Amino acid sequence: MEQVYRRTKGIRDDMVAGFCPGCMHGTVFKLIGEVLEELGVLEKTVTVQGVGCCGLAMEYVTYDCTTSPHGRACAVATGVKRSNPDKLVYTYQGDGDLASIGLAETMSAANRGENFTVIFVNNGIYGMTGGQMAPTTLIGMKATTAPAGRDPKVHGYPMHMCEILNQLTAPYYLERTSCNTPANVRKTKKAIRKAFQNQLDGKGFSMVEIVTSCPTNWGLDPIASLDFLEEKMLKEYPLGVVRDKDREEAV
Ligand SMILES: Cc1ncc(C[n+]2csc(CCOP(=O)(O)OP(=O)(O)O)c2C)c(N)n1
Repeated sequence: MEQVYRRTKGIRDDMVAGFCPGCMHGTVFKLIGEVLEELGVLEKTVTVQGVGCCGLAMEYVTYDCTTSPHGRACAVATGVKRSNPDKLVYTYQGDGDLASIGLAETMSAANRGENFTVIFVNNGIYGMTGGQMAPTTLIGMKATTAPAGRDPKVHGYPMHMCEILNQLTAPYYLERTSCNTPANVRKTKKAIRKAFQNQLDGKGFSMVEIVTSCPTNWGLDPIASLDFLEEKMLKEYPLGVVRDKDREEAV
C-alpha cells in the first residue's frame, strides 16, 4: 500500500516519535524542518544521521536521509556534498558520535572547510546506549562508565567542540545554543537558518552546537533536567557565537 504522509516541515505526521519525555531531539528536528521549509529547500535536502538517539529521526523525516557508521557522518557528508553540490547537506550528531568516536572526521571536515552544515546535539552523555561518559560529560557528573562521577585525573576534562574547531582557519560559523527556554529555542532556529544559508551561499563549514538534556540518562525528571541544564551545563558550555566570518569580514 502506498504510504501517504504530509510533507510539510519535512516531518512525517503519521507516526509518534520515540524520544523520551524531556528529550530535545524532537524540538531540534522540528526547528530544522521549519527552517528547511521556510528556505524552500526541503526537496533538495539530504541529512546524514549519526548513530544514537540522534539518528532516530531517520524514521521521521520526509526528505533524503542516510546514516553512517558511528562517528563518520562528516566523512559521509563530505562525499554526499562533493558529489551533489546542488544539495543542502547537513549532519545530525550526538556528542558521542561527533566528539568521541568521530572526532577525527569532524575536525578533518571542519579543517577542509567542507560546504555542509553540522547540527551537533550535546546532551553530555551517550544517550542511546544507556548513559556512558561522553567527551562532554561534566566533571563530577555520573555516567555508567564513571559511576562515582567524572574525575579529570582519570577521565580528562569536558571538551568544548566549538572552541576546539575555532582553532582551525577554515570553519565559517560556529555557534552554541540551547532549547531550554522559548527564547533559546528561537535563537536556535535563527542559528540553524544562518548555518543553512551559509551553505546555500557557498561559504563553507558551519556548526550549530545545541546544548540539550537527557532526563533518562541524567536520572532526573524533565523539569529537574532543565534546572541542571541551566545551572551546570550552560556554565561549562556558554551560549553564543564562537566564530562568524560574516562579522570578521564586516569589521
Ligand atoms: C562503532 C560503534 N561503536 C559503538 C556503537 C554503539 N553505540 C550506538 S549509539 C551509541 C551512543 C551514541 O551517543 P551520542 O552520539 O551521544 O548520541 P545520543 O544517543 O546521545 O543522541 C553507541 C556507543 C556503534 N553503534 N558503533
